[in-house]
Amino acid sequence: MISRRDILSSAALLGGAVLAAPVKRADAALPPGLSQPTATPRGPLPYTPVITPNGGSLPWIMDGNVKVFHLVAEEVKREFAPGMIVNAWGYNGLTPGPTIEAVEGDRVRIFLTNRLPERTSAHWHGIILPNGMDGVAGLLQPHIEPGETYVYEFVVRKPGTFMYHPHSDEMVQMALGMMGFFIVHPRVHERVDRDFAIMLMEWAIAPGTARPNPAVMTDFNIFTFNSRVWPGTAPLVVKKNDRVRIRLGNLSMDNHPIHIHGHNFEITGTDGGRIRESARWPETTVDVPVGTTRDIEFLADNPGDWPFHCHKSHHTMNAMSHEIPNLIGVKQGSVEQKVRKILPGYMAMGENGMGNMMDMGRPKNTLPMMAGDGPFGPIEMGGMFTVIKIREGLTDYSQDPGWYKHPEGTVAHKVDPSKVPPIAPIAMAAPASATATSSAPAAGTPAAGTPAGRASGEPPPPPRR
Ligand SMILES: [Cu+2]
Repeated sequence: MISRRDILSSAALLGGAVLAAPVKRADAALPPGLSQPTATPRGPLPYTPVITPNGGSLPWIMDGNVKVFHLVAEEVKREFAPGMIVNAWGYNGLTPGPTIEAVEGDRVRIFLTNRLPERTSAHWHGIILPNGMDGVAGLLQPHIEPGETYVYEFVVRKPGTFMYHPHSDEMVQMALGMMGFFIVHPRVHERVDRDFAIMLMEWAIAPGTARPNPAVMTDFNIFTFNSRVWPGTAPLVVKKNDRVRIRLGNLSMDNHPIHIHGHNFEITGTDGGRIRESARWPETTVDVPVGTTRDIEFLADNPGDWPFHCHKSHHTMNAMSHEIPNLIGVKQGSVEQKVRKILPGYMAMGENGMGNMMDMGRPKNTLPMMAGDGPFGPIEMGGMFTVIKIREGLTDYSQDPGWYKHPEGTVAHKVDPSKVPPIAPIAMAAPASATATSSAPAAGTPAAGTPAGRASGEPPPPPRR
């Protein structure tokens, strides 16, 4: 039987090994020293490790029975997708910062070194801890000046999905990307085969620039999953019949209704902890309000390439779709080229919409408004969008399995016009005056529901109840 002590010492070895020699990296953008779990379950860990797509977990070492982590607040260059590098702030070379993982009952010690040009602090969002460890600079501790290291230490008593972020100059530091997950696994193992964590964030980055503008309050133009936009977001690779958890965190300025295709899920947790089973109901969209986390769980029983995205359609578009003149239905001819001579970079909405405006001339270091080719053509998405790839008999989660191969006869297809049935007229709902509770029709108005009340050729109204 494996004792708690064995587990802890194995974890220490694992943490040490990761520090000394990084494991196989799933993302070339990962700085050395960060682990990205590629298979589950791994080693003797008493939980399924969390996968942070396009990111990683923070290694730790053991000091006695204390799990010791080291966060470094610093400038970060983050590629949002090929073609756009952002000058952000983050932790240990990443935005969002590396995911911290602990187990209910663990004592954690977290060093925070400040390599930013201004003071900072770390607040442990949602974690129940002693007041002086809560990280609100000025109120509960001094600000951590550039070059200084502070230490936090507490016992994590409650399992769940929590976050960390600064409580010094919050507006600037969070707008530049300073945030991360702090996940506490329950002491009693719950079955979950794939456990993902995705931080929702929005940015104001003027086309052609690289530094997010922290003064913007509402008018964001880049919307990210773990500080990446489609097609730069890693797919979520899942085996058929895996039980999947996706943890969503939101430290942006807007709520994000995150939607799954092909499945129903239940919301199983918030940053307040786990939701009891009797309080859950099926959903296909989870609204993630500002300053919260939501855990969703589902059985991946429907193979395919299933979109997973924010349902605010502006949030699945990139910068170049915003603030452009609306000329749908207007013949523009060569007007655009003429205006561009006076206003370099001018671009208007296409006269038939924007679907064919995937990639036109644009400033440097900016992404097309929507991008990414699929097996059937352009996907016309950007921003908060990724694909859950569910496959039968998958043996290696670390490889992108490519596009789904649909069984024959299961894909929508074009048909011969001669095979199209006639278009049936719509049975319009009866007007309100025709309801049983209404009074007599006004003088001169034919009673609805009678032949005189319908235009010729209109179908009869549906029966009254
Ligand atoms: Cu959104």
